[in-house]
Amino acid sequence: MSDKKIQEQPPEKLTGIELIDIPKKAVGTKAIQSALSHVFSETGVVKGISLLKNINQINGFDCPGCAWPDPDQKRAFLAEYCENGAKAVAEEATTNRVSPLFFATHSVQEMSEWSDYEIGKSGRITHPMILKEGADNYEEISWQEAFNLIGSELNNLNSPDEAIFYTSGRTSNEAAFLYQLFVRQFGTNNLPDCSNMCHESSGSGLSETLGIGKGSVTLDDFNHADLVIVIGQNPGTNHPRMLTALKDTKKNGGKIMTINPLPEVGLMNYVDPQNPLKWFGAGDKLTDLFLQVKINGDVALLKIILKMMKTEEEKSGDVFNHQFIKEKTHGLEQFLVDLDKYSIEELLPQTGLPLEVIKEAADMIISNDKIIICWAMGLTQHKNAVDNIREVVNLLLLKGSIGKKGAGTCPVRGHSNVQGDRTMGIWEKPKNGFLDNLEKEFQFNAPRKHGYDVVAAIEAMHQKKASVFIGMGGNFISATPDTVYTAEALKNCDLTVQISTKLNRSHLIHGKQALILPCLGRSEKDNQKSGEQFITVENSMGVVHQSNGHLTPASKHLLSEPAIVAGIATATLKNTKVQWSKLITNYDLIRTKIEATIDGFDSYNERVRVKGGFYLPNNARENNFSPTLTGKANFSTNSPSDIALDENQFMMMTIRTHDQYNTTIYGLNDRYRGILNERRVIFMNPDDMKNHGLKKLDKVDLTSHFKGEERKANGFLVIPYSIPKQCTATYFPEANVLVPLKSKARISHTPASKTVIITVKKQD
Ligand SMILES: Nc1nc2c(c(=O)[nH]1)N[C@H]1C(S)=C(S)[C@@H](COP(=O)(O)OP(=O)(O)OC[C@H]3O[C@@H](n4cnc5c(=O)[nH]c(N)nc54)[C@H](O)[C@@H]3O)O[C@H]1N2
Ligand SMILES: Nc1nc2c(c(=O)[nH]1)N[C@H]1C(S)=C(S)[C@@H](COP(=O)(O)OP(=O)(O)OC[C@H]3O[C@@H](n4cnc5c(=O)[nH]c(N)nc54)[C@H](O)[C@@H]3O)O[C@H]1N2
Ligand SMILES: [Mo]
Repeated sequence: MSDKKIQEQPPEKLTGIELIDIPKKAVGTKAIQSALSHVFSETGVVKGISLLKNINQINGFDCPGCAWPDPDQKRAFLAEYCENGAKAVAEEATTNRVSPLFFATHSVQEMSEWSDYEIGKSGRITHPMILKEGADNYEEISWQEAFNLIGSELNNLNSPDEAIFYTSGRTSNEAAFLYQLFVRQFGTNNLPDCSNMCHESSGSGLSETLGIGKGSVTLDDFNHADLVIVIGQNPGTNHPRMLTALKDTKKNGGKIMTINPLPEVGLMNYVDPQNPLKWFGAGDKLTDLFLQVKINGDVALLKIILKMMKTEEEKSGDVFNHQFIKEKTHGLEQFLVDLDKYSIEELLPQTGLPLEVIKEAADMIISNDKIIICWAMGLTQHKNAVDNIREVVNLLLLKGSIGKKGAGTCPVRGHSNVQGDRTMGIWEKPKNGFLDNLEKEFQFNAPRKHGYDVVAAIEAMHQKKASVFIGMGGNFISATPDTVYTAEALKNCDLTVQISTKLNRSHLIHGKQALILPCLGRSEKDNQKSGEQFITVENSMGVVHQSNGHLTPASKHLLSEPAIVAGIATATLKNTKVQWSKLITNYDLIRTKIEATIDGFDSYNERVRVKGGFYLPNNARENNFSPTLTGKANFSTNSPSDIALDENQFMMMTIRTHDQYNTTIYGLNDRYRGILNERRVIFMNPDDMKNHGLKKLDKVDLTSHFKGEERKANGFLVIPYSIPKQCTATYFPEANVLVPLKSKARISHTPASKTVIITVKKQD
C-alpha cells in the first residue's frame, strides 16, 4: 500500500473567494438561471427539461431535495420544484460516471486529496466495487460475491451487536422496512440514522409533551395562521418551497416572525418563482418582525416572552387559552412556578436583543391565537436542544395553539424520506409494540435491547466493540462530528459497506475491506420481475405518496435498494421465514407486509394509488394527547444555555451554504450570503473583528475547546457579517472536525453542531 496518508477531511486549500453584494431577495431570475445551469451542465438540455417536468408532479418522482410537502391538489404546471431541488436532481441525473476504469485510474489515497466538491462531481457509481485488504484501488466484484462477503463477515461476529447498520434519509419506505426487518432478524437494534444528527431532539421533545414525535400542521394550515414563527431555520436555501406557504400566510392576512442569528435573505424578501411577472421586482417583504438572537439564546428569549405573556395574563385574564389548558394539558402550575425562578434581567444578555424588540414579539403572540412555529437545525443541534423544543411547545399550549386549523408545531424535516424511514422502524430504540407486530407477522424473536445511535456507534467502533459498518446511503465520515476520531473508528472495522449513488468521502475512509454497492436513484426507472415499480415516501407533514422514476438508470449494473437488502439478507440469514427474493418481484408485496405491521397503513396499496397519497394518523393534529404518559399535553420545565464563554472565545454554528446538500457540494457559492467560490470562511461580527485585530479576508486558524480537549481546523477567511457579538458561523462539513463527539444534546444525543466553542487565531 502507498505510504501517503489518506485524507479524512476536505483539503485546507482555498479556492479563490469573490465577495458580492448580498441580494435583497430570494428566488427571482438569478435562482432560475442557477437552477437551469446546474441541470443542463450535469445532464444536457433534453434530459434536463424532461427531469424538471417530472419533479413533484402527481405522476412524477418525489424531489430528493427536502421533505417539504406538495400541495394536496393544485400543482404548478411546469414545476413544483425550486432552485435547490433542481440542483439535487441534476446531481443524481449527472452524465458523469465512476466506472471500474475510473477506480483503476485513481487510488483511494489520490481521491482522498480531492475536495468534496471534486469527489461528488466524479459522478454516479456504475458497478459494485471492492477494496481488498492492503489494496490501493477499488476493483470490480460481482453482486453475489459482495453479498456473500457481507454474509460471511456478519456471521463471523461474536454477536450481532458488533455490526452497525446506518441509514440516511433518502431511502424509500419499502427499502427501509426490509432493511430494519433484516437487521432485526440478524439480531440487533443497531440502526443509527441521520435523524440522530438532525431532528432527534424534535422527536424527543414532541413525543414527551404531545405524544407524537412528528409535527402537527398540514400545508393548508399556513393559509389560516395569524402568525408563523420561523425559528432556527433557513428555508430560502434549505426548504425553498416553504416560502410559498409563508407567502400564502401573508396573502391571507397573517404575519411572519423570524428568530435567527443571521438575517437570512430568503426570509426577509421573496419573489414567487411561479409568477414570472414578478421576477424582476424587489420582492415582497416576508418577515414582519426579525429577532437577531444570539446562538443558543432561544430558551432565554422564549422564557422572556413567556414571562411577558404571564404578566399580561395576570392583568387581563385573556392571554392564556383557559379552556384548552384545563381540558387538554397537564403541569401548568409547576411550569409557572419554574418560570418565576428566572428574571428578565438575568435572561436578557443571553439573547443579545433589546427588550423593546422582545416586547414587540410578545405582543404579536399575545394578540394572535392561531400560531404555527416552524423550526429546523437552529433549535435541534444544541446541548439544550430538547429544552428548545419543549419551550416552543409550552408557548403553543398556553395559547391553545395546537390541534386546530392554522396552528401547531412544524419541525421542518431535512432528507426527503427521513420521517418515513423512522415510521418504517429505522430506530435504535424501537417500541415494544412495533417489535411484537414484527414477531407476529414474520415469526422470529426480535431483539429487545436498544441499539447504538450515531454517537454511540462511533464510540463502539472506536473501542472495537463493533467491527462491521453498513451504510444505507449517506456519507457517514463527513456528516458526523469529530472527523479525526470518527475516521479512526471506521478504520478499526473489518468491513465497511456503503450503499450509494455517488462517490463520497465515506468510500475512502474504510475498514480492512470495503465494499461500494451502487443503487438506483429516485429519478430512475426501477424494473423488477412483475414490471416497473414505484416506491413510497412520507413527507414532513405525514403524507405518504408515490414516487415514480422516469430516467434510464445510470448503469445497467445497478440494483434497487430493496433488491440490495434482499441480497444481503439471503446471503446472511439462515433461518428466515421471509421470502426475500419474492418480496422484491413486486413492491406491492412489501407494502402488504408494512400494512400488516405498522398502524395507519390500511389499504396501503389502494390508497397510495390515489392522487397525492394519504395522511397518516396524527393525534396532536386531532387535538388528542392521550399517547403521553399523563394522557394530556404536558407543560415542561426547561433550562436556558449553561455555556459561558471566556472573553476571547466565540460560539460557532456550522451551517449550510446555498450550494450544497449536506455533504454533497453542488458548487462553491453561497450567493445569498454574498460569497462566491469559497467554502473555508468564518462569518464574524465586525466589532468582534476590530477587538481581535482582524480584517476582512484575514486568514485564521480555528481551535475548538471542550472539557480541556482541543481540536483544530486551519485556513479560514474572515468575513464581516451581520451576526450577534461573540457568535460566528462556518460551513458544514469543513468545520465538523471541530465538533466534539461528546458535546451532544441531553436526551436526544444529537451532536451540538450549532454550539461549538472556538478561539480564532490570525495566521502569521
Ligand atoms: N439545499 C439544501 N436543502 C436542504 C439541505 C441542504 O444541505 N441543502 N439539507 C436538508 C437537511 S438534512 C436538513 S436537516 C435541513 C436543514 O435546514 P436548516 O436547519 O435550515 O439548515 P442549517 O443551514 O443548518 O441552518 C440552520 C439555521 O438556523 C440558524 N441558527 C443556528 N443556530 C441557531 C440558534 O441557536 N438559534 C436560532 N434561532 N437559529 C440558529 C442559522 O443561522 C441558520 O439560518 O435542510 C434540508 N434541505
Ligand atoms: N457540523 C454539522 N454536521 C451535520 C449537520 C450540521 O448542520 N452541521 N447536519 C446533520 C444533518 S441535519 C444530517 S441529516 C446529516 C446528513 O448525513 P447523511 O445523510 O449521512 O449525508 P448526506 O450528505 O445527505 O449523504 C449524501 C450521500 O448519500 C448518497 N445518496 C444520495 N442519494 C441516495 C439514494 O437515493 N440512495 C442511496 N443509497 N444513497 C444515496 C450519495 O452517495 C451521497 O454522497 O448530517 C449531519 N451533520
Ligand atoms: Mo437533516
